[in-house]
Amino acid sequence: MTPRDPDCLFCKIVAGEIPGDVVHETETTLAFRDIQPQAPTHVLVVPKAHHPNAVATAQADPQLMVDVVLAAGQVAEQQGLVERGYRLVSNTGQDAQQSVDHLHLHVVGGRALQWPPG
Ligand code: IU
Repeated sequence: MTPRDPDCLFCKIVAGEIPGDVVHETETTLAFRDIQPQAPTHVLVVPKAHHPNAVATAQADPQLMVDVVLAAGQVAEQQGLVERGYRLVSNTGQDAQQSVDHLHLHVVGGRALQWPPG
């Protein structure tokens, strides 16, 4: 059975209990637009199963982490980001300002991005 946290916002979006602007779906992943986009394209790719962050996902289910990265690549392609490039970001923990403890890869692009991040 797919691990799920009943209090998790992204688990609720995966379950269809809260609406999300879904742009891509696979058997194991869901991708939806960020409600506070930081660039012309800002999509979050999540595993349908609840895992708190990228490392925890890779430890618990390595193939699932691969699925999430491959889905992010498909989103980048679908959104027309591949030619000029894009950023994949996964914030982990307090100092990185992770606000939802369910792994999400931010797919950010559509403009020239700054480096380093804040
Ligand atoms: P973070 O890496 O945990 O900080 O990213 C969480 C993202 O989830 C952040 O960019 C929010 O804008 C986004 N988000 C969302 O898309 N939908 C929501 O209902 C909520 C947060 I709450």
